[in-house]
Amino acid sequence: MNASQDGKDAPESRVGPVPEEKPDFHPYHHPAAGWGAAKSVTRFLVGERELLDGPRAILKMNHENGGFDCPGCAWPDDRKGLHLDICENGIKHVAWEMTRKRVGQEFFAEHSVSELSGWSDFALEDQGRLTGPMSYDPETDHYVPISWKDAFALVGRTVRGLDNPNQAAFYTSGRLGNEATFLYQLWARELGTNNLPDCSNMCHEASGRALQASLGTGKGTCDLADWEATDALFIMGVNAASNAPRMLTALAEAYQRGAQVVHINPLVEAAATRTIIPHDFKDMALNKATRTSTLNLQVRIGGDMAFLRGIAKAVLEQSGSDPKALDKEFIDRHTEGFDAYRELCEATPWDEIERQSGLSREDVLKAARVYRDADRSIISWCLGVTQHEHGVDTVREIVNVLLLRGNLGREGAGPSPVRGHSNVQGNRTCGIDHRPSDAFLARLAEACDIDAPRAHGLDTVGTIEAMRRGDVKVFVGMGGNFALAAPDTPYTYEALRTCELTVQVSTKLNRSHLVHGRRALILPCLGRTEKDQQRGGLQSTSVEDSMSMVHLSVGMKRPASKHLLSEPAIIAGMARASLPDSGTPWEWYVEDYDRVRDTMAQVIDGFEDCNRRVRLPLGFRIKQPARELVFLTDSGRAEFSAAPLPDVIPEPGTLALGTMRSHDQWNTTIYSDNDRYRGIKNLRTLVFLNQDDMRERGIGEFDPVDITSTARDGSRRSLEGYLAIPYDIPRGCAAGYMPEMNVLCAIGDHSTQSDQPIMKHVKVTVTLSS
Ligand SMILES: Nc1nc2c(c(=O)[nH]1)N[C@H]1C(S)=C(S)[C@@H](COP(=O)(O)OP(=O)(O)OC[C@H]3O[C@@H](n4cnc5c(=O)[nH]c(N)nc54)[C@H](O)[C@@H]3O)O[C@H]1N2
Ligand SMILES: Nc1nc2c(c(=O)[nH]1)N[C@H]1C(S)=C(S)[C@@H](COP(=O)(O)OP(=O)(O)OC[C@H]3O[C@@H](n4cnc5c(=O)[nH]c(N)nc54)[C@H](O)[C@@H]3O)O[C@H]1N2
Ligand SMILES: [Mo]
Repeated sequence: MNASQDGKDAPESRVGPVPEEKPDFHPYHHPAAGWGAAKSVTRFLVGERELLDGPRAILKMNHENGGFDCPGCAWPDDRKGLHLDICENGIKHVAWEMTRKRVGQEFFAEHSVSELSGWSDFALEDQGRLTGPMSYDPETDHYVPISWKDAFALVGRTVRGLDNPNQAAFYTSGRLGNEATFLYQLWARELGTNNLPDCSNMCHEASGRALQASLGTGKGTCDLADWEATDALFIMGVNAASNAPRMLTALAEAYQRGAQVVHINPLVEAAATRTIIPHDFKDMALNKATRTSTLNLQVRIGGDMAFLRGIAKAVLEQSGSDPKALDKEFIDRHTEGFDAYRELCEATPWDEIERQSGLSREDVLKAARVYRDADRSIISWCLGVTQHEHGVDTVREIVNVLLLRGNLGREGAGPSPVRGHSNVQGNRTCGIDHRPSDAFLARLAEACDIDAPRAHGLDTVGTIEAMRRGDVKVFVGMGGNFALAAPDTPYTYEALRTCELTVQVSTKLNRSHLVHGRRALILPCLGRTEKDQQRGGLQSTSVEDSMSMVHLSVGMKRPASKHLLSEPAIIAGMARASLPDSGTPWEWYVEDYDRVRDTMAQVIDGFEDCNRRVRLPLGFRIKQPARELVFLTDSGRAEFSAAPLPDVIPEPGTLALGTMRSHDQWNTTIYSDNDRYRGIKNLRTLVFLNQDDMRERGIGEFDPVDITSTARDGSRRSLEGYLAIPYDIPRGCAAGYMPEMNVLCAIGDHSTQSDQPIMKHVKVTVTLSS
């Protein structure tokens, strides 16, 4: 295998654990969830030595009153509240945080940073929970203990020493609770910068921009009640069985109800087959599976927009003989730009739609019929749609299709993006935005008595480039694992290493602690499962799910160490040290998060009276104007877009590579080298290929191959010795795992529409390793 396997220098150290057995590939034929999941959970809890507390905590998860919000994903809690609404991957995620393993001072005394750099990412996190603040000592190349006071003073001194506040950047990973989020952005803006990059710059930036442009709101309009009422679900570009497993229940229930469930994905993922509903004990006992799909369409990578255009074209063609195919009244009353869109659809030839989508006209028409026959349709999507050059256009095309039949502002219909991190949507709501609106800044300035800076700040890619140039000198990471999650790994490493100070607020040891600035701090915080005791008593934080429901999360476990601080306390400490004369009552806010929420109620649309409403049994839903057919667009109507189809067909000899997650990982956190639903064991350094593409290149199953990407600027990046896996994937397409494959994603290759790194359409050649 390649250099990335021998475990020496970062970035070439391995990501997953060293497997004990040989790689194995046998396509998976069992239903998703069910006993396979139950077995995997048990094995995992044993490994984490959490068999005792784990199940007890899990029963506290996602409960309608009390308990903590599952940090596993942003799928909403079951409205009935009574279900054991949990999943294999949520349990793994929680147990990973609750582990009894610890990384104390002795650990850092024993291992230098250079030594740790050779460890796998799995091994780093597997050491357990961080227990106290640590500071990097360049003399010895070790992290050494530092007091919280000195740590804050170091941040304060360095930030105050900057020429201007735009030399600092404040990254957020989407787990951060709303109250900490609000304090964090307040700190940045009081300092005077909008440099607030976040993980959604890599995930749903395109969705936010598209929905804003089309509907005047950056979020989806559906909730679970809509999912329960719809006649047709279109699921695009999401691996739900692994990444939003609680969606499986919604899919199975839809199927049982007689609704149509159409999956659009180059791979037939496990969620597109059948499932055993995990909380249905009878089904579990009888091993009874329910289908979760009525139609699977394997688009080519990047082909979604052409597919959607085909649906629209078919509906428009049909409207000639069947006026009910279109909702003319809705279009006339609520939309703008229909004529231009219709002309564009008419002018797009079917053979172009077939070529660009990779689907036959017949297949597109099958889906169009489902859409035409359904009174109510929901289109849902995730990264398979967004991480493309034309992600914004594609999400706008989703809205176009919905508008044609008035699938908006009524029960069972609408756009429904599946968010990633459990509070990534709440982060945006609470001000994590490098392009904030003037209205938001004005309210913030007024309520908090600060001068909020108006110039837009840097996003994730912009921050990396600015660090690399030396323009950003202080990087603060509020959770996450920036070094590994961001594109172009070696470039990102260099950028972080150019900084004067890097600060990582984390629960576990990870790569971003080892790839650091001249000075570096690791500040360990409480996890979501843990009790957060402040002067005002036990605190709770609020979070917002994919469907705009805001509810409280209360930790119930004893903290992993008595030296941990909460995220709000850490932010307040850094803020006070860097703004000694600040009039913001930082310390007072931390005593009681209700006080933060009171200020949030003044600043954030939809948070009025939030302290009361968040304590209602299921919390509250932030109003979606578009749901009420109120469109905050320039025209005051829902806007059709009319973008030309992009050319997504790979040049001869090249393939379009999509980077994605395995079943046994949570972004950069790797649990094992297995990917159960795709039939993979003991292997992460692989590439899934179409059999004909393999044959053409003389590549056989498990043959080592070299993967070389070519960036827009012509530069090349390679991974060597990956193993080829023949897979049911359209010709011209390839797939493999993030974060390993970030090495192939050039820093300059981000979408001109959203600035999102193009992580699902990397142009590569694959050849037998020499
Ligand atoms: N257990 C677990 N849960 C998670 C995460 C995790 O890592 N582990 N991550 C969380 C985060 S932050 C996020 S953003 C979400 C991510 O959730 P997903 O979007 O499911 O993430 P990926 O693994 O990137 O999978 C992308 C899917 O898109 C498909 N795809 C690739 N290219 C295309 C394309 O061009 N068109 C279409 N239609 N499909 C395509 C792939 O086959 C795959 O099924 O999950 C969240 N939940
Ligand atoms: N090639 C490629 N790259 C991608 C993607 C892709 O599909 N392909 N997906 C992108 C996407 S969608 C995302 S969201 C990013 C993910 O980017 P990030 O959000 O930056 O990364 P994570 O792996 O989720 O972060 C894991 C770390 O978070 C810390 N952590 C866990 N819980 C807590 C907590 O409660 N508080 C704090 N402070 N820290 C905590 C732990 O230390 C852990 O090591 O990756 C992106 N990168
Ligand atoms: Mo994400």
